[in-house]
Amino acid sequence: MRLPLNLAILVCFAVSIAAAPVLAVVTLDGSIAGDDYSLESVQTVESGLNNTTDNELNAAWAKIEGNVLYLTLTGNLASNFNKLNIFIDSVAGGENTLTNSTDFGGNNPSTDGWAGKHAGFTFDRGFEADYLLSLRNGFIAGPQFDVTFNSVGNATVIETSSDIFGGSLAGANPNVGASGLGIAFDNSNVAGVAAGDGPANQAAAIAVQTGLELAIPLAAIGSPGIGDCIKISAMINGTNHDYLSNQFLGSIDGEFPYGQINLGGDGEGTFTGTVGQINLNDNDYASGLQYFQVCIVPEPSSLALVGLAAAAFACIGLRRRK
Ligand SMILES: [Ca+2]
Ligand SMILES: [Ca+2]
Ligand SMILES: [Ca+2]
Repeated sequence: MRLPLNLAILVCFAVSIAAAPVLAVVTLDGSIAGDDYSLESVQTVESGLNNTTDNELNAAWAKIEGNVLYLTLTGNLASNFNKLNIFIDSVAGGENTLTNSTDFGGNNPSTDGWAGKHAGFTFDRGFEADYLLSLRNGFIAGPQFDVTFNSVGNATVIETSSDIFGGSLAGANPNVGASGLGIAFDNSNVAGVAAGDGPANQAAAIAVQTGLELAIPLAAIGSPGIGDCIKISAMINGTNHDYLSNQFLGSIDGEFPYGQINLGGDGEGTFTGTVGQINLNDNDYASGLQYFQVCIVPEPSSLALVGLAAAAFACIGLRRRK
């Protein structure tokens, strides 16, 4: 059966439009549900600081859309101001070995003492941190969730934002600080990786949907562009930045030969007062890469427009063959 030409053109346009990808808009709610994220990293070790809903990083999910990096780390964070520290390597330069604050001979801002506790801390080769997002929740006058956004390798303090959910440990705030960060936290997970020092149940880790969800404008992290890859190293540290758990993303891939379940200050689970002795290149306690990367590619929206334009030309071509 041959369709009348006008009808054929109409069908051509309709099929082209139907075939165009539909963009899922991220909902900032502390959950990956319905957001069409890509899985970037999965936890491989059970949590050393897990008591049902204390501290665990199950998986990292991300996508970049509209010049915003959307990043969700599923899991839990204890409500005792333990730190979820997310180091970002998004531009050239930065620090592979972290230095102290400028007050003590280093290059970093003195915000909440993190730099002094990290002086000497070394990332895997190839990771040179430019920014640090430090997130925590707990009770002072009441429940609150705080975030500090630091530059790394220069003394600029970007911003500290307290009680971003207005008297709550969890919630969503689409516009935190002058950088316009979107932050949402849902601490309701009770599944995922178990407590212990063995291999994690990775299927259980992938199945967790809730945790910390971030919307980071690329302009806030040095404006990386198409073709650039943003490296991210996330880890849970103690309240004073001085005792590292075993929960990293990219995760620690391997055994813990010292029989400990957390890295502590020396990689062997000992409290030393700082984490400056930690070297993530040391395969005794940090095998694998403790970072993952998200690369910036042309957006589906622009590809879809190109596709639609091509389809429109094809449809018009049909008409011209009349
Ligand atoms: Ca979401
Ligand atoms: Ca860098
Ligand atoms: Ca490593």
